[in-house]
Amino acid sequence: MQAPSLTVRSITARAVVLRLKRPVVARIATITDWPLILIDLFTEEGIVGRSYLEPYTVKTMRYLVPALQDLGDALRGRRLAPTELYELARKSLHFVGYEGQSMIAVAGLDMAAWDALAKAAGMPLCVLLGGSAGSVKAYNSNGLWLQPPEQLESDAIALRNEGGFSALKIRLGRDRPRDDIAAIEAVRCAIGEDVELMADFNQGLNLGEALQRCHMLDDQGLAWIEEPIVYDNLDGYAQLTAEIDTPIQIGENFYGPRALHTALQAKACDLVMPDFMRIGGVTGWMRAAGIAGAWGTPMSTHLYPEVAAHVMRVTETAHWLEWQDWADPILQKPYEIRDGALHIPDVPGLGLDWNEDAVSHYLANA
Ligand code: SMN
Ligand code: MG
Repeated sequence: MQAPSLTVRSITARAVVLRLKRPVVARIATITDWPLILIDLFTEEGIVGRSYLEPYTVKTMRYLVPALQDLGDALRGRRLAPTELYELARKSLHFVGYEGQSMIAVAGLDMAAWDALAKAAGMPLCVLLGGSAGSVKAYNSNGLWLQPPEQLESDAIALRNEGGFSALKIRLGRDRPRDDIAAIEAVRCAIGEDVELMADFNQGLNLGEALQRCHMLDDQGLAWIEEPIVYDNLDGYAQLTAEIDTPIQIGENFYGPRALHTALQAKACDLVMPDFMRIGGVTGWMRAAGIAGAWGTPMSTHLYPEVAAHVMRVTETAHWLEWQDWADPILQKPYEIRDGALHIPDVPGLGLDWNEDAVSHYLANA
């Protein structure tokens, strides 16, 4: 059999802004409108690779959309070999630095390139990567923001029932620590002790506060405490990890696999959860997964549930997939969530096809 060979023709990147059903209310930001950049990577052979980016703020799309188009221009005529495109794209941006927006643009390209390659091979991405299509256990991360306890109770039940979930994530960082405890108790009262509860401070505390508040939470039976302090304070994280019994989770702000390596060497966490736009798409994830595997560190995903499902099927220390349905309004066929797991459809690639009517409706100027 001949290996599929594709040639990059162009990239289009379109900005859309969706309205969140349950707005993000976190210690460091409130987000009601959710920006997405829809990426189509066209090949000379007619196959189109698709991915999206979720850059949190609508204005960021003004820089990322042209960056993606520039990458498309720079790579025109190249063979679509994702790891080679990744290296070329990274090197083309090294004068402005490898992290931040540079990495985000490369990650968007990378995920679309892997989708195209799997489509050309006629297999789901997880099969191309050496695994099999199936289910991936997930926690529901759609809600439980900094809301009053009575609202949390009804939301917790609704969130659990959205897909038979056995795990949910709550956000913490209310002004008074005891209000966080009351929020956890309200959720537990609604859904019982059998549902696992992850907790996320969204980098909202300084180290002194974090030490005090994590000690207070240490007997709450939380599955993990996520990002209590600013993401790059690895010394602070090492102290927290050493002192606190509950596992410390970080990683959504690792820019590239080397950042994961550095954090593990610094003993800055018990668990890792890279984000696809920051770790470097599928290529960055696979490299990071090798490092986490060598350390034996459980690895969860952040956002991008569709890509996440595929790579988790081949991740040595796969732990939890973070599920959000935030991109669903512009997808033709959202993935099925059932029995607390995301189910990978048996279609070539990632199966991300845009609902063009919805895209026209939500299209934004970027
Ligand atoms: C998060 C994700 C998306 C928006 C705000 C906060 C959060 C998470 O850090 O881990 O889900
Ligand atoms: Mg988080």
